Amino acid sequence: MSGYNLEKKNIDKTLNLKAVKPYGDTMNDGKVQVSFTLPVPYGDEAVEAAKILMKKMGLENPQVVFSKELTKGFTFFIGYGDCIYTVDYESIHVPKVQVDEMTMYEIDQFIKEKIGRKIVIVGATIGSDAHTVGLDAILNMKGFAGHYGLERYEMFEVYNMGSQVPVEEFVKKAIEVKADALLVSQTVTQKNIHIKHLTELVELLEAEGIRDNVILVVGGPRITHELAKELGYDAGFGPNTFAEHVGAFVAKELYRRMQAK
Ligand code: B12
Repeated sequence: MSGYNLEKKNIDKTLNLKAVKPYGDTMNDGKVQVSFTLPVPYGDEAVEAAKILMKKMGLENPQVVFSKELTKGFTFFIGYGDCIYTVDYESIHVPKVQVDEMTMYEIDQFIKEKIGRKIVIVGATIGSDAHTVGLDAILNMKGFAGHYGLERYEMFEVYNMGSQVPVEEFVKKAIEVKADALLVSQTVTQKNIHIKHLTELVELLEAEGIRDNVILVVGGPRITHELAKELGYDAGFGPNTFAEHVGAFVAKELYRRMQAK
């Protein structure tokens, strides 16, 4: 059992990590807050509909504490209820990218010593996705939340192509600059558009015969390492990623591949 679990158990003897429930006021009370919109007119019937729905979601004692007409025929709700379900926390295993904690200086030093040249990176938000903030957080000189982006590193040569880059252009650039790693960002997941974009890229890299020549990384707010692997990527990074996580992964992975040759 991890230190975290031991500490928690000592605080509250009623905590059962095999059957964890949401917590509001007292342990195991199951209290949750939900918010949602129904396409029905504002009024008592709307509130009743929301409560019935909350019961069906597994919330006992459903209460609607706020409701408001958004526009004609649409009502927004905030509700509370007691969740009847539990989760076995101890059985959970989340696949994650294995990265060593390294600083920018340690990563640069590692690349100098072990790779002996700059690592070339091409990054883009591909397809129709217009979101750039996440990609820039990883790549831009000034970085994000006090963490410099990869452009700031001495040993990375970075080409940031921006957003809405067609996969053909992205792959063309990768070939032109002899990229070691491709960093793709995807934010919009409506109608699984990210899956389409990400699959198109892998297929094109395979068709060009260069899939195995590059380290292929995807990131975004709804990207998991598990999904990335399923789609044929080497790694997937989600929220709270910083440049040093990606930098360390790419540097170590490139070194591993060089040694395997
Ligand atoms: C800013 C923003 C915009 C801006 C984008 C400006 C820009 N230059 O990027 C504008 C106004 C253009 C915009 C447009 C749209 N948006 Co918008 N937008 C947002 C917003 C408010 C913030 C996103 C953001 O910048 N986050 C901050 C960054 C730092 O976080 P991040 O992206 O998660 O990045 C981190 C990690 O994910 C990871 N990461 C990200 N990329 C990468 C890449 C690599 C390689 C790695 C390693 C890591 C990594 O590292 C980053 C740092 O830790 C979100 C809502 C929200 N609060 O999140 C909606 C949101 C993303 N947008 C949304 C939508 C729907 C749209 C539109 C489709 C709206 C419309 N109907 O027109 C359009 C999209 C148009 C298009 N063709 O893509 C939805 C997406 C829903 C979904 N599940 O698909 C959201 C969630 C809003 C919502 N609640 O509905 N948007």
